[in-house]
Amino acid sequence: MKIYAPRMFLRTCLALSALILAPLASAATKPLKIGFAQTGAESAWRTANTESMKSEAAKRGIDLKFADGQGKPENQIRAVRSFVAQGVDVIIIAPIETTGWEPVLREAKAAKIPVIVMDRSIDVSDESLYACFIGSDFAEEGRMAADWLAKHTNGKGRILELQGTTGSSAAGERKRAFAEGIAKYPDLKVIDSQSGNFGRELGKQVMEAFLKKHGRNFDIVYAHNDDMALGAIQAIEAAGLKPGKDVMIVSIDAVREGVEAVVAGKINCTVECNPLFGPKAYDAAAKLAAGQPVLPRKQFNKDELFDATNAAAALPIRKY
Ligand code: GZL
Repeated sequence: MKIYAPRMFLRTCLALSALILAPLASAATKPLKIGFAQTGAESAWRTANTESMKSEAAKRGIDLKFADGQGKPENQIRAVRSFVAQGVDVIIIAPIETTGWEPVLREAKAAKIPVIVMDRSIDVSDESLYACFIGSDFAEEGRMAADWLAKHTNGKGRILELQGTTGSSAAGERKRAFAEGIAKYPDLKVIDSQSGNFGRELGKQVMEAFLKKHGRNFDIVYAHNDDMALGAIQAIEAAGLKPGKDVMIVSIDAVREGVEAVVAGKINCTVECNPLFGPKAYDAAAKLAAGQPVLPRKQFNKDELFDATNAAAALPIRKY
């Protein structure tokens, strides 16, 4: 009688290993499911940020659940709650405002879904409610703007400030650090400050109101982002003034149109705030999904500044 043991044995081993490896293989190839609660579409910076998050997800085969907060914190909270219900692997938030996050983050923690805070920061009493922060150092950006201004005005000038979204860490930090940066120059002071909510149209309207209220009794505009600076430029030109010459303009973001305005001499300086978070955010998400920690827990992008000395050379290689 021929013994078929080895062949039979081999077949059994193969069948068993297929049974054991199949779920592992599918787990390895199952796409990462990520819920991303974006702030909205308030600026060119945000558009570039969304594009980076969507295109990088597509490149990596990530199953991205994208929620546009439309500028309303309650929409973001609702989106995170739905991500928890969907059982995503990782949640990413770009928080419109710093407060109001604890309850829904507790729900995500209870569901064992790690949360990445990206771009703007949040104020929570329990830092374990999120796994890591990836963003920009807004205080450094405010300091860089203040230092540049002090240097280029010999520490003298009346400043009108266009603030970003009230309650956002970006606006709060840029305002605070800028004020600290000019504090040592008694003749360089903010004479008025109002929110344009990081938007171009509102930035223009606030500038129109400033022009009505202050006439020509000001020298400088400090805008928390390029979109508001570009809106203010429209109002300044409509008032028959030359932006960048009659009125010095300092801004933040360095989006393409902002750097172009520097080259055109309408914005005097814009401090970069890089929006291209996709690769970094998904590297962190992949680690968290695999149960690994992300270290350092708080990661900040490096920013540089553009003015008449370097904007033209930088423009062709800008990625946003
Ligand atoms: C900064 C980001 C800000 C940008 C604005 O990281 O949160 O929000 O400066 C954007 O342009 O609207």
